[in-house]
Amino acid sequence: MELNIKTLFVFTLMLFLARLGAAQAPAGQSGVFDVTKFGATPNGDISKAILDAFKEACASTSASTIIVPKGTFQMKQVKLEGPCKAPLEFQLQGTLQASPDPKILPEGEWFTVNYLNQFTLSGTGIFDGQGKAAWAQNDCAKTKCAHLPYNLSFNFLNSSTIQDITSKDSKNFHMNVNGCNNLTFNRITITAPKESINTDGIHIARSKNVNITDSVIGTGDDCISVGDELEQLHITKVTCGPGHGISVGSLGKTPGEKPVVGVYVKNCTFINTDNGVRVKTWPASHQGVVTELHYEDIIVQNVSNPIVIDQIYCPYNQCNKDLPSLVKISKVSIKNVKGTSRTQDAVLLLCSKGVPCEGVEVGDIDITYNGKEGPAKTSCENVKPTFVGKQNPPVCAGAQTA
Ligand SMILES: *[C@@H]1O[C@H](CO)[C@@H](O)[C@H](O)[C@H]1NC(C)=O
Ligand SMILES: *[C@@H]1O[C@H](CO)[C@@H](O)[C@H](O)[C@H]1NC(C)=O
Ligand SMILES: *[C@@H]1O[C@H](CO)[C@@H](O)[C@H](O)[C@H]1NC(C)=O
Ligand SMILES: *[C@@H]1O[C@H](CO)[C@@H](O)[C@H](O)[C@H]1NC(C)=O
Ligand SMILES: *[C@@H]1O[C@H](CO)[C@@H](O)[C@H](O)[C@H]1NC(C)=O
Ligand SMILES: CC(=O)N[C@H]1CO[C@H](CO)[C@@H](O)[C@@H]1O
Repeated sequence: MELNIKTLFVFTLMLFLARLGAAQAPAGQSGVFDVTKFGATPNGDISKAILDAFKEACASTSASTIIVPKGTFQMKQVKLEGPCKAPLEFQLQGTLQASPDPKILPEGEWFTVNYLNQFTLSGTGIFDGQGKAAWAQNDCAKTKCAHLPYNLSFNFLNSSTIQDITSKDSKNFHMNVNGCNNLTFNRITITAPKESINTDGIHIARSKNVNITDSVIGTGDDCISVGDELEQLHITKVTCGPGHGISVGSLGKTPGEKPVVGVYVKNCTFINTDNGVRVKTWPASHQGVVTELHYEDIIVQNVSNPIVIDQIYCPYNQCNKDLPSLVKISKVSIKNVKGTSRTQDAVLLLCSKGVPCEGVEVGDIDITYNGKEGPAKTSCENVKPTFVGKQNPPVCAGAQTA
């Protein structure tokens, strides 16, 4: 760095502002709200203590921190709702346990945070959804999927951060993100067994500028799933597995869905997952737009279908596969994907016959399969990718063209 007058000036100004900030902060511990001071005890329900602490913290005109200290606490249901007067941090050091009974929250979420600006969820604590009993009841193949509570729900947050926490065994989606702008997930851990139904790690929709970095997600459904009306999602250095991969969609099922624009998956690793990166849209669908998807520097280990565009996504055969999806997919790049596939189908680009994929670029691919049926292969429909670098297996060789 060149140390000139200008940088010196900026530096001095920053020092001055930092001191000014420190001088205005309240003295001592006044910004810290420990829930045990609000009547939380390890064996009782901690919900009211959290809400009481939040009420005071939210009214504070300077930054405040709510602390749940080490230890295990029961929590029935909590909703933190802003707006608040100043930045607020919720620091979880201990474990919060949900009631194992799935009927305890017939509607709604377990832990919800709404309408906050500069909110931070931090700490190395655990949200334990105790979902085992609920998963057993959720047989989506036989009946409709049950409406079980999400684990953590973040709605209408601006400039906020979720970091270091663990979410374990949610009854349904672990984390749901809706209506947020400028939200970062850093170093989080999500775990649930491979058998748990519909326990998506993080589901994000109707949001802008969301980043997920340095995190580990293992679950029974998608590690990360993306719903409609989403702009600029960066997923970097995430390890996914077990689970169904990182998915855009499923889309097209409901009318009026807004575009998904800008999903970047970089330096991610998939281990023993059903899919790696995937886009899924329903056949016989409503219109939609998915554009600017960029997948780069991806490692797959023992992944059933490492790269998937599936525009005839129809689980449990609940749809008419003869009518095309009307979700338009364009500007997709898939570069530097390496590793091993658990089935022969390493690359599936099955685009819609109604609205073929456009602007698909495939870069270096090196995915191997060691089964007696033969080497890894690819299937392509209604897509004409451009190629850079080398592809193993050869992508769309002899493909049917649109
Ligand atoms: C978040 O930002 C939006 C758009 O700028 C604004 O309308 C909204 O009031 C903000 N929400 C909070 C809780 O600050
Ligand atoms: C995004 O959020 C971070 C963390 O709160 C904040 O530092 C940054 O200024 C925000 N950026 C914008 C563009 O709002
Ligand atoms: C998310 O990551 C991208 C790319 O690294 C960066 O440009 C953007 O500012 C980040 N956004 C937030 C909200 O941190
Ligand atoms: C991302 O992956 C590429 C290729 O494996 C590697 O060269 C690069 O250092 C990685 N970047 C980060 C930030 O981990
Ligand atoms: C590959 O994945 C399957 C399914 O998750 C698992 O049963 C198998 O043990 C894995 N193989 C290896 C070598 O990890
Ligand atoms: C936020 C959320 O949905 N958490 C779930 C985490 O798991 C507990 C148990 O399901 C559920 O009650 C919570 O709803």
